[in-house]
Amino acid sequence: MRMTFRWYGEKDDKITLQEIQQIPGMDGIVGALFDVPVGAAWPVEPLMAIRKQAEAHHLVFKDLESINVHEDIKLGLPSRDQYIENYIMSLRNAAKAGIEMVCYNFMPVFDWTRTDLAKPLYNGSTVLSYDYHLIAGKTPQDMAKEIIDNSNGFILPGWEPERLTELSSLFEQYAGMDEDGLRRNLEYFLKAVVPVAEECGIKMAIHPDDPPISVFGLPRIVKNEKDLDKIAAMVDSESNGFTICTGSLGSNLQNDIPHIIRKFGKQKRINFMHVRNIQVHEPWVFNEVAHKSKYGSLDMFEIMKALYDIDFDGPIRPDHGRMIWDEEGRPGYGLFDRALGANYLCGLWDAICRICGQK
Ligand code: DNO
Ligand code: MN
Repeated sequence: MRMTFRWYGEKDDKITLQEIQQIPGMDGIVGALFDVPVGAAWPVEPLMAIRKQAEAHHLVFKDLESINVHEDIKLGLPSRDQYIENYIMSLRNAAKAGIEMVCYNFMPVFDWTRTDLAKPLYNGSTVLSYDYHLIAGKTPQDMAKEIIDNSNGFILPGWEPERLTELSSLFEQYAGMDEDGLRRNLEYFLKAVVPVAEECGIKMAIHPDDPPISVFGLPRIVKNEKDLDKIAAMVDSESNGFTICTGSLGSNLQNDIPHIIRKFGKQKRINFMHVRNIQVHEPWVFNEVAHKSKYGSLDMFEIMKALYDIDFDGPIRPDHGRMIWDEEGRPGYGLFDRALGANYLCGLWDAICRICGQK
């Protein structure tokens, strides 16, 4: 497997490539272009530039997270064809820059959603958390205001103030769309982009909905094993695969993550792993925790063992971490706890390899 670390780039991330390089076991970075508007084609040159920077620090750059999908594609509007053409161009350009995996999501309107970006834990660390009680009865506008007020100047993707002005009209456009409708739009998108991804050696990896449940009445279609089955069946190709994000899928305890890994691993559909732990208090009330199994609801040994059993050789990254040791910055994406998380995952992996036979 390829251990990676998400990096927001020289301009937007205060964590440096040198710091990332110093994390034991780190092979590469997961990057993105943040200046290109959603829907526009990604050019080759800036991707090449990131690759050069990474390689100068002995890190590989083969993984993108995320090339976001324009809302018109999710809505199935006539304008989607142009946006799909642009997406295809992005894939071709990414391949030219050496990219092998592209993560994306298909959540309407919002990317991942949390109700608190800095919930204090007993030991003084802070974490991202979600509590459906705090959302019930609120409009997305109310919620956005609360999140913005409590977020230290950082904003969840999709919750940017300029986007919030479009919210009402976006919600109107989604009115009447159910899961099947959204699924048809995903299928249309995949039928167009997957053959190109395959041709240029890119594995697509759809990220689960986070949390995996309808939020504000919007349809969600990447929530559980059944949803993954339906997506896998849309286009029969290894390039049509998944990001298995343990913290997203795992917030529904009905989702058996090791089983999901084994099942879709056999089908060669696991193209990216996000491994993090969460503590589920009751359905749809959870907070993130340190990666180690004993702090949360997920069994990290079983997850890593399942990856070993499927001969996983793709990219994996620690996902969100806590804020510890007075670190400030982007919630979930500090240096310290993600580095500890990566190290813990590497330790589990080494032990599994030693016990079960080196792969
Ligand atoms: C949450 C994060 C997300 C993810 C995007 C993928 O678990 O991993 O920000 O990157 O939803 O498109
Ligand atoms: Mn994730």
